[in-house]
Amino acid sequence: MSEDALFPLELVRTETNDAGPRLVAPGAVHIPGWLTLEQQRWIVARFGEWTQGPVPLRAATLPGGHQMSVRTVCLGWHWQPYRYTREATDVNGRPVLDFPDWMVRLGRKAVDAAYASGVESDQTLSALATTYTPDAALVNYYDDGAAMGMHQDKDERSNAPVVSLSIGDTCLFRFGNTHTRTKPYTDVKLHSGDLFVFGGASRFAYHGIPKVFPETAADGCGLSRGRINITMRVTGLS
Ligand SMILES: O=C(O)CCC(=O)C(=O)O
Repeated sequence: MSEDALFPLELVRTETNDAGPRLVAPGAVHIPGWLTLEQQRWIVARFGEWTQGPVPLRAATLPGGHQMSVRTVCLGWHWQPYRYTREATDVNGRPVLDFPDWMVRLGRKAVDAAYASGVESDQTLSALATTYTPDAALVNYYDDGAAMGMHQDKDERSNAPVVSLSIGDTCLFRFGNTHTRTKPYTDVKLHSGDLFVFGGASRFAYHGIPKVFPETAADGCGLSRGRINITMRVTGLS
């Protein structure tokens, strides 16, 4: 099926499974089962292409010397700790792939699904759906032992929401507060096909992935092991 058919331009509310959208914190909405299995398989196939380069999947090394266990390939802008560049100067110096149009459409649908669902009352957030234009995606791959520490997404010069999609193995997603890496936080299980959007009062909340549960991927999602996570962001850079 073509990308236009899979991810049409109109902001048609995507059917969600019986769990429905849930407000985890002000501005932070979890929608279980938002992507269909067909959409998941299609995205997994694109992931296979993105990892062919020009920039390969890589585990970033943090300034203290710690190498992340999650491996990442980027679209639009390359993220390296802690900045965005057009070329992957910490990997092989090659330019990153363009941010695809279909992903802009998908990002708008995600913002619409999250904020027009009625669980979040902030009208300024639901109004974003038509204008939301992400220009960077971090596409993370988690194998069985991979995890991500509590952090804020704050290398962007924009407070536009972050749209997060999960495919493959289930993980524990820890969604915290904007002040500390520690409690209070909410633990949410993200399954294959889930959408999580965080903006507004939660845009700069600490969050992380303490654990991935091996061999829990949904049948038919296109990924036999591991977990793919895509976070779309608006960098505010030009
Ligand atoms: O894997 C996830 O669900 C979260 C990823 C994340 O926090 C990030 O890329 O900054």
